[in-house]
Amino acid sequence: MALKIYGVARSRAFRSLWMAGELGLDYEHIKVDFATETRSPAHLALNPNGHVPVIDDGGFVLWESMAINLYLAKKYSAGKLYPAGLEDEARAWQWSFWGMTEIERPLLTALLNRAVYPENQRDAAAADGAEKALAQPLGVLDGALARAANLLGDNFTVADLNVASILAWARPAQIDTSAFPRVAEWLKNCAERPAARAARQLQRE
Ligand SMILES: N[C@@H](CCC(=O)N[C@@H](CS)C(=O)NCC(=O)O)C(=O)O
Repeated sequence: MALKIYGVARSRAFRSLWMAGELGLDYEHIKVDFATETRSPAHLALNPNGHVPVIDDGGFVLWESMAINLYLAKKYSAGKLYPAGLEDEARAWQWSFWGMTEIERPLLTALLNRAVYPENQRDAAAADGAEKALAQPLGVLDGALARAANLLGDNFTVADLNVASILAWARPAQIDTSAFPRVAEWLKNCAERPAARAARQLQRE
């Protein structure tokens, strides 16, 4: 198998496993545990940051979940999941950077303090503050979705997958999206795609 994906599905590797599923790729899943295995010499040789996901595509090693998904979509689905035109390509980058810089941190803060940390170590105020901070970018996303069903138009693309795969934390983080009905509807549609369901199934294994 040419493609290897490193990282358990309960990590940000979920994003790349979802993408690989959308693309129908045959891949080897190497279930590197983010809590115990990412700092081993073998893993650091792949990703000196000590993180997952990482891919090895026939000897080409790449890390950073958004970059991995943009690369896979462009290589295996140009003109479909990866947009054909220069401007839409730039918009896919725009939304991917936006997801990482505008929503990932507050989502993670809420997730850790509402669902991941042991109950006696959770900071409810930090989680509430993070949810409050999310209102502004979620409003931006809701506004974008007023123009079309998906971020680049009618069709689901890598832009939707990348942002929705970050926002997959919203549910376990108990983020109330009712003030952003278009976001809620779009996120539901993204999450119900067969490849998204299959990637969530991998999280239960
Ligand atoms: N910006 C990176 C973040 C990757 C990251 O922090 N992954 C976590 C798991 S979700 C990890 O590997 N943590 C283990 C560690 O840092 O040792 C990406 O999106 O790929």
